[in-house]
Amino acid sequence: MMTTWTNVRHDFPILHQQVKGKPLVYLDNAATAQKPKVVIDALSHFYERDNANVHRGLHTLSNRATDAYEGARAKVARFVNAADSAEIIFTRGTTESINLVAASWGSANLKAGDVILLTEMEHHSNLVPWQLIAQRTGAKLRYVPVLGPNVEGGLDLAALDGLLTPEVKVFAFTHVSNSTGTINPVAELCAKARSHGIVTVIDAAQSIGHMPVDVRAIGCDFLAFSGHKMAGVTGIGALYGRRELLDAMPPYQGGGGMISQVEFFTARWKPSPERFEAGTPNFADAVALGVACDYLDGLGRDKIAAHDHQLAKLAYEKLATLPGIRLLGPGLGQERSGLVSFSFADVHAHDVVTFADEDGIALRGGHHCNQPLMRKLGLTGTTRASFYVYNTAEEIDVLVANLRKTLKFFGA
Ligand code: C6P
Repeated sequence: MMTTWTNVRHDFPILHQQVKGKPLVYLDNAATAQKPKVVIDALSHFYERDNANVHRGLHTLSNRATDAYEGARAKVARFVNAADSAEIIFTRGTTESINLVAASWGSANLKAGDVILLTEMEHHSNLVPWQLIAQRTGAKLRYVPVLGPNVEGGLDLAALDGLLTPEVKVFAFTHVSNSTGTINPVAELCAKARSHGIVTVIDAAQSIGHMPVDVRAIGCDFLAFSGHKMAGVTGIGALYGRRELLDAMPPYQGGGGMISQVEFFTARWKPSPERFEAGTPNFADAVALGVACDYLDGLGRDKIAAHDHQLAKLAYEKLATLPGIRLLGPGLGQERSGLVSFSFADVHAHDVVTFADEDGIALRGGHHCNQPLMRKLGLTGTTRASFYVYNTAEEIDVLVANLRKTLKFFGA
């Protein structure tokens, strides 16, 4: 299915409404993206026609549901270019995927004295799970610093070689920062880690729906993402893991569907992916995720990346003209993902967001689950505008006009 950029807004029913008497300008896509009608319809179609539990029944509906669920797994595998569908584990999203790796791979492979390498720009989802496993195993956390008072320099890559010491067993980092818009050189980071025998985990929450993501070209061991940020529905996401690593990992949770045999005192597990999908899986949302993959491929992920970048660049240029603004992340001329994060010395981010809502504009204000980074930057939070396929240059003008009004109101 091909959708052109001129009619793409028609694909998203939610956009066609007024908020507080103004046309909705939805610029909170990094928190969750809106869903095209084909995805919404796929979900109701599944419930209206095919719904039955998967992998359990011998009847027609169960077989149909199982085929749809495993078909969705194959689509997600193709979407990230995994070598094999068994390398895709369905989870609730990025957070659960990272918790799975930290708990399962971590409990089997980490011991006191080992080091878990993270970066200073990690979301709490790629930080707290590692803190938990560090506490359980005695491993230590280490961080790659960010560069510049506004993280305009990205990660300190010059420091990386010195940080990759023999104690480092795993390096977990984000592909795209949800607070700064930085795009990290993931293939380069993985190559460096691999040359030291270090396992890599990528948080792809903010990249998966916005640019091509090819796990084999990147060369990562694990990659975590959420469906709801890539035109899919909430409650579903995935973990990609290299088969060899997955098959050597213990289960994350126990229950139905993940066992090959159970005795009163022992049990044996199935291989991946079933080993990591205990209980009734979220098959209906997985089917809708497969349709979201098709939808984004129909638009073209290169085109989506270019579109997002152009909007973010335009927004950055226009926002930079506002008095007293502090913009985070890459400067003009540098690569940037489809979001812009900023603060004003004299107006709190929550006020900025509340005033924007009066004009029908949805923004996010706060620490964006990046408290350690915000603290390092001397901020309590920022205001963030994040873009997706349906956003337009005109919407950026509406945003900038609204921000001017807010600054005037506060006398800033
Ligand atoms: N960031 C934001 O507004 P979940 O909640 O599991 O779908 O995704 C967690 C997550 C992990 N990593 C990064 C880089 C993220 O941006 C997010 C979610 C949202 O920025 C909600 S805090």
